[in-house]
Amino acid sequence: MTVSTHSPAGLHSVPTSAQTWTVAAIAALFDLPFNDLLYRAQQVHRAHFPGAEVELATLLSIKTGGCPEDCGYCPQAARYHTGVEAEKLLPLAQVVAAAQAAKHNGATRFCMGAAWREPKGRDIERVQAMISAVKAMGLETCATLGMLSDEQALQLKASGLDYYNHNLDTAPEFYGNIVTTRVYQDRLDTLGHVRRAGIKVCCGGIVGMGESRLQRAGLIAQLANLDPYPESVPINHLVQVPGTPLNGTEPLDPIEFVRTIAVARITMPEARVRLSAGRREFGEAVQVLCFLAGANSIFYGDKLLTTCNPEAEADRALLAKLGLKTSAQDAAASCGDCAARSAD
Ligand code: SAM
Ligand code: DTB
Ligand code: SF4
Repeated sequence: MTVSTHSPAGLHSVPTSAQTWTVAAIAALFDLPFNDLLYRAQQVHRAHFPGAEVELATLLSIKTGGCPEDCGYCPQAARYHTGVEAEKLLPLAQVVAAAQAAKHNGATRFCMGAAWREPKGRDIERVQAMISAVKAMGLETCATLGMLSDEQALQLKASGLDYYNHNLDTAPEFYGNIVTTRVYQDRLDTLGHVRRAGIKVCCGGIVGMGESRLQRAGLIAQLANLDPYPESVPINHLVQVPGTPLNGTEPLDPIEFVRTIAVARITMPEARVRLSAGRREFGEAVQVLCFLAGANSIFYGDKLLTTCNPEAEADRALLAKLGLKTSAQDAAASCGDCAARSAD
């Protein structure tokens, strides 16, 4: 189905339901006057998430640094001198303690990240133990470990993995400017293995890497046209790290970042759109616009993988100021309902 949207910029025909999105249709959304775009994103958001609660996902770097890949944004690539030291895979007890702290602080999802091109056999077994332990605490589990084979995806599923994060990062035609040690199809292949194993897909990208608006539209088209589109869509703003090739890139105008969130919301109506890396640099006002544009998930905790995130305390204060409920409050409320019903 397509609808026409009148705007001072002219008549736009843009699709509104699950279907193939052309890059041109997505670029037309990006080109809408800002208020029209936000209004549309709000309509889609409220139709699909009437409670409007924000999901809190906490990240832990379970294997930091020393990565053989050359992703131009990444402080963990061994070849760049960023001050990030290579470490071994964390012991299980340390991961369990971090997950307990995350749960105590109100997170409902725990995401374990490893600076690998791909995991080796022994790595998978150790990560499987982490996943089972975190799952047993009642948290949703997510992992991001690099490329996976079909079999590795099945192993992770068997240990209780709910989500696998594997980002497409940018438009296919810009990918080679950012990474040369793998190709776009490698990413798509892993996403296929994850989907076939029955694990939910968390897949997004990074903006502010010097790409054009059309290329941002190209990234969103890739994500929205995955069949089905990802359950979680992290939209990262490049965190510039001295020593990485992308350090010094002209930062993206924050309004353009908000537009990207809105376009992700409209094209992937039921996805959790996660306002991801870069939040700290944006400050409160831009984050508020992102929530208005349909973001309904954040990384929650003082650290992302190696860089800083807003402090948890500040996030709680911001959400409270906005009257936004969190996923943990929602879960607690529904437990309360059950208890009340069973007492009747
Ligand atoms: N090594 C695995 C991989 O590349 O899939 C998993 C970890 S990797 C650090 C996870 C994601 O973090 C990347 O795909 C990228 O989207 C994001 N990321 C890494 N460095 C970033 C930065 N400086 N700014 C924003 N996002 C970043
Ligand atoms: C995602 O899309 N963003 C997160 C998570 N998935 C793994 C990672 C952001 C990393 C930012 C740079 C760092 O802290 O090293
Ligand atoms: Fe390695 Fe992942 Fe960083 Fe690329 S993004 S250098 S694969 S840790």
